[in-house]
Amino acid sequence: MSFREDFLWGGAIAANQVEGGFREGGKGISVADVIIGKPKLDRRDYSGHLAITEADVRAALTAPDDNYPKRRGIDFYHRFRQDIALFAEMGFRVLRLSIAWSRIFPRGDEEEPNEEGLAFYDEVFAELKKYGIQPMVTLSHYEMPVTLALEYGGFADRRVIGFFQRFCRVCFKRYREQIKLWLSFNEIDSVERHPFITAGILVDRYPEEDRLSVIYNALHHQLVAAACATRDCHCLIPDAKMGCMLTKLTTYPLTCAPEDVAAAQEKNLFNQFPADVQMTGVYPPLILNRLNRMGVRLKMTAEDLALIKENPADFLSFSYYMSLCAAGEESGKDTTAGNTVLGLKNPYLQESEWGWQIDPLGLRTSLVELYDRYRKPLFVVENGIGAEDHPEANGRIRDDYRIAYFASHIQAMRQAVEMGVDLMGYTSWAPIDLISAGTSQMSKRYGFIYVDQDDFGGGTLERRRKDSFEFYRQVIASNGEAAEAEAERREKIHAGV
Ligand code: BGP
Repeated sequence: MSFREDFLWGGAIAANQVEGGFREGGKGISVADVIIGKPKLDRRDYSGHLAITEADVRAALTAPDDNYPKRRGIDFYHRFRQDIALFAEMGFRVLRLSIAWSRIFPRGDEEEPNEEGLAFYDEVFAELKKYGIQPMVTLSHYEMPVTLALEYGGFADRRVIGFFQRFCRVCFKRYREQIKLWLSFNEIDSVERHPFITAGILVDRYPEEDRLSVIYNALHHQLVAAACATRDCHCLIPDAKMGCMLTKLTTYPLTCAPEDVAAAQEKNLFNQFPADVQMTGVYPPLILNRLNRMGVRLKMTAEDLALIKENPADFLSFSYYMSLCAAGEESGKDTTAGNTVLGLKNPYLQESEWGWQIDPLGLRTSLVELYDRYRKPLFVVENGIGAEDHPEANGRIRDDYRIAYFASHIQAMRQAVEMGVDLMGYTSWAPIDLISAGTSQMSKRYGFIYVDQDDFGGGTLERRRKDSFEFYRQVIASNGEAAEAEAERREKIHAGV
């Protein structure tokens, strides 16, 4: 058994990391636009998101654009036709992208949408249609209008549910013919890791002892908002599907010591609970108990819980990049970085240049675990390796490490399908180099397509095919078989056969 005939192969990008066009089309400022670039940072330093203060945000509003890499992106705003043509050349059947909320509602709380913003996405979707590429739209990918953060406190304020609902309904009505696959919140579980870009929360506004309650009430509001989005999507576009989206932070016990197993279990349960709520329609009792023990006071109404219960997601999508380890006693143990988290190092795994541990089998076990848990279709909507690429004098980019990463992960994914996992598709993160979400660097590259731009915004923005471009083209053309063959070839070399 292999991938189904209509398997959706493609790639995933987010508006705030690619578009640029910051001062065009009536766009407002988003939370991503106020994250300062720190090109020389320690690669485990996510403080740009974790420690952002109200003063940082206010300073950013009048600061020069140059210091804020997400304002420039990779100029997809002007070059989307060229980029989509390259995606089509690789044979994409789907492109996952987000609609920047701040292009449609520049402040977030307006009554009427910005027509110019809507028209931009009309053009993008028309271009995709030309090539038969189906768009899959994320409604919120770390890009809330900053006004909602500054004037309302982001999703900590219930009124923001209504603003988000208005934005979603405008998108559903406008794009009902073009978009049949939607995702509500990107990595909804990330609110505690980076409250500002996920939910517009400026933690320095609250006394220390209230912060967790603010954060988890905001998450609750997002879960209610996601349920409203699912309900409205089904009502306005009956043949569309709404997925939820999880950062799958697979955590292993560092050893088989029962204390380590218990520590890993705690982390996994906690990582997955927002998906549990969206897939099953109820909060897991163990999580409510744990939040309570953490001192979190949730303000949930009976109507909230009914809405969540009546509107579960149609499918689960998730990002998977790496795995981590946990132990009962972690002090003094080697740590490494993950997707905006730190964890313990796994002695059996290699890691990327950014310290993310490379674990293809972890993708298979994650798929199996998630399918067994929810028994609804799954979609891998982000997977890839961030690496520095070094173009040769003739312009060629030999990114063998990227080919190795994708071959082994796609092979693992195929094994999960063989075991019976219902998998709708796979969108690599990110088919074209873009600005990193976690570090705002350009030099952390994920693409099959190289973009000539450095961390300071210098460069021609020229697009070039890397070696992995042809590899991924073959993977799609062979419905995954080319990845399998490549992974097997590498295994043989490794085993000295
Ligand atoms: C996910 C985000 C993406 C993305 C990716 C890689 O968490 O949804 O937006 O960029 O991770 O992370 P980074 O860009 O920090 O390497």
